[in-house]
Amino acid sequence: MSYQSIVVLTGAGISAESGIRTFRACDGLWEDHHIEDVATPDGFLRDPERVHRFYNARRAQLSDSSVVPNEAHKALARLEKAFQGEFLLVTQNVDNLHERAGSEALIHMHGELLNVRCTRSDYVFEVAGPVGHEDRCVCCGLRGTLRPDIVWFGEAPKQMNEIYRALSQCDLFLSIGTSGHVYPAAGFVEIANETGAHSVEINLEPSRKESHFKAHYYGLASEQVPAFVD
Ligand code: BV8
Repeated sequence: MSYQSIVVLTGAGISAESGIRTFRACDGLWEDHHIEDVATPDGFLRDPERVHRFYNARRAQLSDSSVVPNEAHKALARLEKAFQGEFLLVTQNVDNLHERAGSEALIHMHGELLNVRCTRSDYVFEVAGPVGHEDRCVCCGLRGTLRPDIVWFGEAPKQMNEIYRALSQCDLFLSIGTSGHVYPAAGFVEIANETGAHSVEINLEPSRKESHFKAHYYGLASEQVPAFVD
């Protein structure tokens, strides 16, 4: 079948083989951090330095030479370049591996590790190294105004109008490496199904939303995604 419009959703599982920790595995990030302490606005208000440390450690991992896009990231970049129709890649991930693999039509719905935001002006700017609560903001020169430009629990994900529009027009919805725990991303498959799209799950194991998908391919993303794309 030839498709006219593809939406791809990725989660932490697509970056696992690049050495980036997922969230809900036995060695996941949520095993040694409480979500409410490091991924909520209240957690940031309570202890901003703890939150900055959590994201500084994950940001530092991105500059580790061993952390590079894997075959799954590269296959999605190939798909985008070869596909003649509408293509959108929506990622829940905050790493930069999709960009580094060559993906361009990309939305980071949960934000990006390499960006920080001024809480006074909402000005967003790139950082490479660690950020602290006492750092001066480049836009207002004040201390204590910087936060990771990450979407925390209870906050609105980014560019949702664009995402909903793409979902309402797609005829192929491909979900890769996500456990289907977190909304609104976990609900995208239902929207795609209502649109009449063919919905495909590629994951290490069945996700929470497994029954909503019309096709399933289980195994390592670095193997399953190239096999599906090529
Ligand atoms: C929102 C920060 C409204 C970034 C994250 C009560 C109060 C308030 C809100 C809620 C509430 N109840 C429910 C909600 C909604 C809430 C939510 O869903 N809570 C859950 C826990 C019940 N959601 C929100 O608050 C969201 N905002 O709803 O605002 C709104 C809605 C619409 C429009 C406007 C406004 C905000 C959610 C974002 C939260 N931020 N993180 C960061 O620190 O990274 S979420 C966090 O989970 C990450 O972003 C991550 O991407 C995301 C999802 O996790 P996964 O990517 O799926 O990772 P996981 O480890 O779980 O799974 C990995 C999968 O990969 C596994 O299945 C594994 O088998 C597989 N895998 C592993 N290795 C491989 C592999 N697959 C293939 N190959 C491999 N090698």
